[in-house]
Amino acid sequence: MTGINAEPFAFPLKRNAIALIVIDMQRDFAEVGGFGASLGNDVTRVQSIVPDVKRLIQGFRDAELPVIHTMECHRPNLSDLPPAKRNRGNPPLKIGDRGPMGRILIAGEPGTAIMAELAPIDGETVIEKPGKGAFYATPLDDILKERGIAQLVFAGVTTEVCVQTTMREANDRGYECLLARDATESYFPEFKAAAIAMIQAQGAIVGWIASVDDVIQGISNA
Ligand code: C5J
Repeated sequence: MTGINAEPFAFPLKRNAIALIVIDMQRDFAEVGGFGASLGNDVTRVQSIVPDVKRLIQGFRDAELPVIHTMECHRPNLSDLPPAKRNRGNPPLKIGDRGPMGRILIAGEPGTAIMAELAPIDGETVIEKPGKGAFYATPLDDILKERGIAQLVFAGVTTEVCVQTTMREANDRGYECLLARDATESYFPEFKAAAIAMIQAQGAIVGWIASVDDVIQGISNA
């Protein structure tokens, strides 16, 4: 069987129906002065996965498989930002406030951009999302269905927030989901470990877990 070596058992790869989704690898989550740092987090944890995310993206590009990027961001007039989200955590720099990299998590601002090392190339889809999940208030499901995508490999940040939320949304919509363990990170190592355990528990109740190397090997051999 064509597959990817994974936990809790081999992922049943469908070569013509798989895409990579890279969640929110934005400067605002990875750099001092951004949203993640404003909430008191150690952003070096996000920076540490950049080489593995880059390798995974390159693996999909080399295999001529789709790469989709997401960005958590809001409109400049904040019309898609509920007060409950803006005020949560009461950080010194809230979403929409002006920081050293421009307005926090606002579409088009320098800090909201995807990190230069992982920037999308021509032809790759970029989904701007106002929520934690990438299906909420976005055209993602329609885009995937139009392209015949039924399986999703996930990378990005943070494991237990936007990555896990999107995996759960995808799982409920019938996509088979796999998380690349070394291409995702949390500001809290224990939350990453717990999210990974939850995802693959009970016979992959949310999805599968695999290393970047195993994903690349699987898609290049298929
Ligand atoms: C968060 C995200 N953690 N991309 N966003 O606020 O996980």
